Amino acid sequence: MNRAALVTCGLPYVNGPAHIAHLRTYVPADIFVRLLRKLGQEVVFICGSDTHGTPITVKAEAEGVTPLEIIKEYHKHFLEFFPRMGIRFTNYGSTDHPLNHSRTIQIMDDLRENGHVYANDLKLPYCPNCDRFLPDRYQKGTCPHCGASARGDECDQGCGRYLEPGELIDTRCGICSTKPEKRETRHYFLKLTTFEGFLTEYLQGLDGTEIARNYAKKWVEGGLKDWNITRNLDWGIKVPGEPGLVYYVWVDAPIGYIASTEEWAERTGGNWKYYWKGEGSLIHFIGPGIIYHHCLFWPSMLKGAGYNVPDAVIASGTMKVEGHVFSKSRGYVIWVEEDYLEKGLDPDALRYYIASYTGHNRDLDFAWHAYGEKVNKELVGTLGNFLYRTILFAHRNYQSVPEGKVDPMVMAEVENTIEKIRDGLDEYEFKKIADSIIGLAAYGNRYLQSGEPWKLTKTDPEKAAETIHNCLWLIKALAVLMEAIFPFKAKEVWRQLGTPKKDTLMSEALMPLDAGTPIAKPTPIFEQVSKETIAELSELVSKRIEEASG
Ligand code: B3M
Ligand code: ZN
Repeated sequence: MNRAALVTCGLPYVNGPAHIAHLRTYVPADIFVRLLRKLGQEVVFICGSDTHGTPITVKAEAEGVTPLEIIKEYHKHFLEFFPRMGIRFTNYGSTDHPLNHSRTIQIMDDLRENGHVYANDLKLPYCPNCDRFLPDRYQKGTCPHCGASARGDECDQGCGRYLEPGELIDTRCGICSTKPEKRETRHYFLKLTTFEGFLTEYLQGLDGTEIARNYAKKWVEGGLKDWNITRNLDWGIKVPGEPGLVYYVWVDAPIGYIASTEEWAERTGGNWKYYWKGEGSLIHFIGPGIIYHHCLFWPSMLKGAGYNVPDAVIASGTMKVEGHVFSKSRGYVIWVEEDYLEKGLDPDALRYYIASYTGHNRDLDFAWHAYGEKVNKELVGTLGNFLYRTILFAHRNYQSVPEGKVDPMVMAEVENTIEKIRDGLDEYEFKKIADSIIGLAAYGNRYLQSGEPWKLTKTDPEKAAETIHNCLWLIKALAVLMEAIFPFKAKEVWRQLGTPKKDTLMSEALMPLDAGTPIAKPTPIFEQVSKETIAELSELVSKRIEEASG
């Protein structure tokens, strides 16, 4: 894991504000990147706005504005939102950036030249009433695989399968419900079928979470079809020489990872080719719905055009809200800015909830009562309690860090925690990382409790000072280790220790403490969430669900 790494997160469609399911990708990825850097690895962390495709045009039409207005509004939203959650990209780009237009044209030309792309005339649904073709989300109908209601690009309410244009049955216009006629139109295809051998071998060695690998293998085993890479739309990256035709959003969106790296390179003099054509390693964090695109389409495109292929795809399990599958339309959603940050709630506590709730492969349920319990028990009761009690005791009795030697048992405990964090990183298990940090604080509480320094200040002042020295040393280690999950709170812990720092290396956790550093009166690092607040917040979700169903 020592080659410099490029880490990406799935690009949010900029057709609405950030919600809790977004965080399921961005928070673990940010934790991962912060920890790699702590271990001394060089990382470029890339994301950007996904600005094309029918998710954008449908939204723009519904609001009576242009796609450009929509993407401007929400691009700005995401740009400002991520830092508020402590998520720090090296570059946050946009798929509408000129660099993405030119990179997409370039890659598609290369694929064509290498014989991987061909044209074919198709008969596709056309709405005579709206006077247009019905790509993707402009079309509703029935999934040919499972019979559920679905839209043109995806069986979004049933089996979740990716759907090719023309596959949906009993189609209707998604806007006016007219039964469409079929019209002939020229499209382009990527010969996915010729990549079958490559993909089978590639998936064998692909690192990341098991769900990514396993789903992708199953699809390849089930047989692949060539992939339609164009759409009858005006909005998007225009196919040269083909009026009314743009590249499918799933062509230019992942290429946006490259373009965003190029933006970074242009801005800082960095070397984007090192990651995309050279020695660097390539790691994608994604949600569970887009494994197909990242493990089949994307590596084939990259391979066919002569670029590096991803080393790891880290797909998460699904997101739930109050026990139900996340759904904006059904009201099972938490809007992170409106429902959380603007209520004055702590971004680090939400990062912790997401990291610690469950394994990265599993379903993560966001429920307000569980949130309240976690914050009050684990953050206030265990971590915050240890920090506050120790620092307050040090302030009252010594006003500074007392002299002392680090107890080998305490040292071993920190070493052990670092080991668990490394394991968590290797296994992409962020819960292991979060739990080990709380575990270290719990150990600190036991150490303080059994040392009883409050009884010893008169009878054995040296022993009392030694105990507090050890507890403060543990807090320094915690400040280092906490930073990946709790970037805001870690800063506050360093401040309370009298040594403001950030972006420390992991090795700093094992360094000695400076005796004599002044310790001011602390304030509690984490705040209790009241039953009333939790009730109010739960009520808000219930109302939203009710309104959505009525
Ligand atoms: N914009 C969002 C999604 O389908 C989509 C991701 C693109 S990643 C290249 O989850
Ligand atoms: Zn289906």
